[in-house]
Amino acid sequence: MVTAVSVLVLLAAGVAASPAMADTAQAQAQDVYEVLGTATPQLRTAVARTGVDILTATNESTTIVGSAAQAEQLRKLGFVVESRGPVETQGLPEVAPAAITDFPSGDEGYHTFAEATAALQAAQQNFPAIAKLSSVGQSYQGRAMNLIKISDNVATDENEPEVLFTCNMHAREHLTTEMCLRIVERFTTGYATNAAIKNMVDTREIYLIPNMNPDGSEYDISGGRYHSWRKNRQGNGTDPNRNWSYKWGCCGGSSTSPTNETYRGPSAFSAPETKSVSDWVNSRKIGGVQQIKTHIDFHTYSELVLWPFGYTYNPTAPGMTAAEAQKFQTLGKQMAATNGYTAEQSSGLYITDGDINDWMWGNHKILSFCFEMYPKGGNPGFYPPDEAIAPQTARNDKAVDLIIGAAV
Ligand code: LU0
Ligand code: CA
Ligand code: CA
Ligand code: CA
Ligand code: ZN
Repeated sequence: MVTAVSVLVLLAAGVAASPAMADTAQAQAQDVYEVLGTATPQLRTAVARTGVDILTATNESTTIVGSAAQAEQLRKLGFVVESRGPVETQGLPEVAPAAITDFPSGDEGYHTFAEATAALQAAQQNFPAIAKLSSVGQSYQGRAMNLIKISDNVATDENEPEVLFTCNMHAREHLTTEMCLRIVERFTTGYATNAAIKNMVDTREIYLIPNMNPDGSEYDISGGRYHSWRKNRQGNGTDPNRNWSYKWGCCGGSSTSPTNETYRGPSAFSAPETKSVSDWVNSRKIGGVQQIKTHIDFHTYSELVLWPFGYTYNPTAPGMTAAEAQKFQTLGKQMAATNGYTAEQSSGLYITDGDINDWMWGNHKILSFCFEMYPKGGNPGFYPPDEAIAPQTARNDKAVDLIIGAAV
């Protein structure tokens, strides 16, 4: 990313801002590298700790975006690191950020923030008895943190188990916004004709936050091209999935450096987006009882079903008994059997601290999963063509039904 500060520095030095700069926080050349032999979560965590941007991680290799210096650092750690060339956005002209009308050419089937908001308003308008739109607060740049509730007698807070779906916490993971919108669409338009859907809507209160990071996702599609942007838009950006308060910054699963892709922020809930969502979840604890029972936070990509804790490799820990870990595993595997994803504890990928799932479980005992959606590997990475939206969101219909059924 060409930051305001770096532009000023460049202008002061009489240098034009280079169009070859990638949209990463560091104003250095960024290449894609394949780090070979990352066979264990410990090795993948070691890669993550160098501060590179991890695109995908498997037992065979971990694909990253980083600088030549970071590649060298990894080699010094003993990894075989192969260059895969420049990131796709490099070399393209830096277009002045224009008003966003839609996704880059060919991908218009994705919803911009305005289009997503319009879809939620339409759901409320067309199904006022079962859909109610509100907001939990505002993003850093002042966009509404939209919240939609779907249930019978929607205006009344009934004594029904509550389920939460959150999407698009990471800016460039646009397929996840479409996932939330599909759930809204399916449970509203299906209500009148589909008995199973009617039953779920009548017996549960289903909440969705389709845009957890609206500033980031709008930035990511600005100027008619993609920017590979992950974080929010506060300063150099905070990684919203390292900013939750449960064991925030505890365990080397996030960075203290503002330019790092996993920057955790100066304090837990320093990001207005995580603050407002967590305040709202806290408000669902009524008479000492948390109403939300189950939760999926959708990400891309790798085709995984992940559960807490992320901060430790241990399956059990204070706040996670063997029986509870078993419950996560059983439901996680059951859901994964319906969509063909791989199910594992979150730290089986790499260590994270301050993520949403650890907080949901650690603080509220909400059965909270992370789904890493399509694709499995680096191609097409974060930017599947819009033709992938329908099949890849429908792929999770059964898992969605299972997590709703698990809210008791
Ligand atoms: O936040 C992340 O690093 C997630 C995975 C964790 C929830 C375990 N991966 S992502 O950033 O590539 N979506
Ligand atoms: Ca569109
Ligand atoms: Ca109801
Ligand atoms: Ca209720
Ligand atoms: Zn993500």
